[in-house]
Amino acid sequence: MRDAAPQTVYLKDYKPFGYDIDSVQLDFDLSPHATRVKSRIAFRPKPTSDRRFFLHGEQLKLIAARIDGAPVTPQVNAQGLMCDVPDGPFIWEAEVEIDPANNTALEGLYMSGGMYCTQCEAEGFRKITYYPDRPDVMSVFTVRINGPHPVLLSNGNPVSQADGVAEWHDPWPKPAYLFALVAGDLVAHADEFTTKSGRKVDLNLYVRPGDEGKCAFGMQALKDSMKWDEAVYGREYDLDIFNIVAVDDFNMGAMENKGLNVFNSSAVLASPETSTDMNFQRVEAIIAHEYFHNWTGNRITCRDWFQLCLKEGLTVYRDSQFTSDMRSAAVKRIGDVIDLRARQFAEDQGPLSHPVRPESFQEINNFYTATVYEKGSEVIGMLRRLVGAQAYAEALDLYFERHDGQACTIEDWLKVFEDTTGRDLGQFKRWYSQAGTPRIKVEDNWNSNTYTLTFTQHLKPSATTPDPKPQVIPIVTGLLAPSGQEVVASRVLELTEAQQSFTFEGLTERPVPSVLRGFSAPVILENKRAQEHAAFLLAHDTDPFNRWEAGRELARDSLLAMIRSGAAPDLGYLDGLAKVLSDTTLDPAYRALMLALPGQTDIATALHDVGETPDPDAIWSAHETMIEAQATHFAELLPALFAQNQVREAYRPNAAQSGQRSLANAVLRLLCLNDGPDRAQAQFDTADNMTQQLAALAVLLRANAGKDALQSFETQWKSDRLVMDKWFGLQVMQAAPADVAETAQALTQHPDFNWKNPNRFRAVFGSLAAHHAGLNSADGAGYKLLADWLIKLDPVNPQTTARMCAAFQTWRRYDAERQALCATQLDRILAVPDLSRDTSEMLERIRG
Ligand code: 0A1
Ligand code: ZN
Repeated sequence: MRDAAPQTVYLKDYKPFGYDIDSVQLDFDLSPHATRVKSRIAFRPKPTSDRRFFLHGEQLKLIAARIDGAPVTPQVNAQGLMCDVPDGPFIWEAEVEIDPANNTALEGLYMSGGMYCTQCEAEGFRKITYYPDRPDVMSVFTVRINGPHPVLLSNGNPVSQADGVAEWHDPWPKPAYLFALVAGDLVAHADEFTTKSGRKVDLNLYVRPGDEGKCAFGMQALKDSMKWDEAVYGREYDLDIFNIVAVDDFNMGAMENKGLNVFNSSAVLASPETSTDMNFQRVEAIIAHEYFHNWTGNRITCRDWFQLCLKEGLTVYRDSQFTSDMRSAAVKRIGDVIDLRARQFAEDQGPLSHPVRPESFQEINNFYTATVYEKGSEVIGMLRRLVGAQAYAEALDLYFERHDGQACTIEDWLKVFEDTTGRDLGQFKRWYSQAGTPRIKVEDNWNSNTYTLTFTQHLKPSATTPDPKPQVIPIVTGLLAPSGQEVVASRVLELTEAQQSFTFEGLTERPVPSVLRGFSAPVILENKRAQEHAAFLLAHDTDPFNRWEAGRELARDSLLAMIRSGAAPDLGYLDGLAKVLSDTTLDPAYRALMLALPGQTDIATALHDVGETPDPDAIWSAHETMIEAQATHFAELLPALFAQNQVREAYRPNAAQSGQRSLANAVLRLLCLNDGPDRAQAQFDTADNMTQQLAALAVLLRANAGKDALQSFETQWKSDRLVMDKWFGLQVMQAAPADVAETAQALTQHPDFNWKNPNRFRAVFGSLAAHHAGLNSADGAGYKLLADWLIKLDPVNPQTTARMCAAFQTWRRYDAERQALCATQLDRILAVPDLSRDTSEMLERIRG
């Protein structure tokens, strides 16, 4: 049996469990501090079993255990129990007592605002009862719930519902991490959906009384997702009922429990008055994500947690396809790449770098990362690009047919593609095993009407990948004539060697290349190209992603020059951008993305990348100067742009209206610099939706003219917890660097700062972590405040604490003084007695 010291688990040590489970019966007698859980589990030894019967169990009070009806006394420790068992099949029964009201870690069975709910992924079921809590043990569950609550829910279909007792049966075998139970005084927003083969499915979105008005959008997103999965992947829903529950205290976004999705209320509740366009988009995407897990995650699950990307990478890929279909594909792609670079590239370039399929971990909760999720999705996008849409669809059909009901591996996944296409994916598999972001250099050559592009790929050796090998990299490329006309349409260049050339014949003039269109692979393009090249692509590229990328590159290079040598903002960039902004044939959402500058962390990364030490204050100032330059340079354009993008119809969170609002609100900030805050104040005063109200408040705060608005916002929204999260967060986000820590500190004194609620904690400290110049302020106040609160939160909620530690992952790139200040704080946290396994693993990796 394992001892209490943190142990590293290795992929290579995988061993199947020695028993099958024919059925599981669970009985819950709910009580806040003394919930009784009775389990009755039918075990059948496999022929290969070594008869070592170990069940996971943590923080459980064992009341009684029986095998085939006879009492037994297992050996119990902090991780679980061991017991002698018969040679043949047997019935295991146990009764345990748990304390959901004191479960602040929000893992297992816990309470949130008077309701009971569960979170079992990854290893939370072991805090509910003794069980082989591993994803490759799948069984059919029947659950009886006893409790004085009007709503009693579990997975599957309802068997019986009476006052205070409910029984549920889930016919689909599942691993324990997909178990869920909810009990409370909730109200349902009900609807229904008929699947394409005619099954009528009851849909319910359960919320706290008072939140009924925030359900309609999530419900529509669910129905859209159900329809989309039928149309695009041929996947139908497979139970008579699909329930979603909104919970205020939740560590993540949402959870795909079979037939009973549990959502962070911020990821499902939405109304025009209280939610921004971004909130609506997030709700739609997360509803889709969790729903799509029903097939990619639940019907086909993971053999072990090293295979997490099997369900997550694929499901993120599917939800991004869904969003692209529902909204604008170009805008979605650009947003995803911004996010990928900010979160995944940062992870890959620092001490937390790991492969999409890690090979070891101490705490699996620390591996729900941008690498597993977002890079995992990029890998699937590349696979689809390489084999083509048709073969991808065939491979997916085969995947569902071959592996339905199984717990699978990445090898199983790749094999269906190999069997469908006849391709050898041995080299492709390196995307799953090698950590780090490949860097690509491009050179071109023009010689008697033959144009040659030569690519070199390089992956920096790292602890997990000491000896990197070349990967297969699909580089979508098109060529433009100097006139701006496209002469070679997009094609996939398959880079497989460390260095490789591709030739284009029959051209009459030297073309301008547009490479890595649509960001066809998660790599860093290192080519130092001439500024005219980027300016040309900004004006002419037919690929919307690369056109945006060209603008971004100009902005970045100008900011870098400003930081390095005090150069003025680049007029070429500003002129090019002015043309794009006034091009009304372009989607306003796209133009808003064009106007946005690369984030300050991205600029720090760019400097660090070439061996320079980023100065957060200098980066902040360059950003401010550039925004002022935009305001001045576009002064003539802005009023009309603002007016043209006012939405006249009733608020709808669709792509068209959201795009207009995002452009108008970006312009509002610039107008405020030119003309003062009146326009923003007017928008704040008259807004009938949160997007407009919050954007105006942000502009006012930035202009130091937001005091009254802040107060009236609080008065208006003090009883709405999701809106108040915005109020807390915005003040930190909009603070000047020197005031960030003080602002955050002051907010922690506010009576509504409920730090045990992860959303509220993240509102303040997630915003601090995201404020580049504020977190990295030269006096170390940002590091210290964050450390104080992580120390406070760790014993209460290790998972959220550990996730927030990622804020420190870039600490080594700054100057010696900042490094010393940060190291002091890291060491202070590490010295805390009984630091959780989650947090100590993260900090040990970060501290190095
Ligand atoms: N599977 C969920 C993510 C998730 C993971 C862990 C959680 O609790 C610790 C909660 C949710 C998803 O991908 O949406
Ligand atoms: Zn997921």
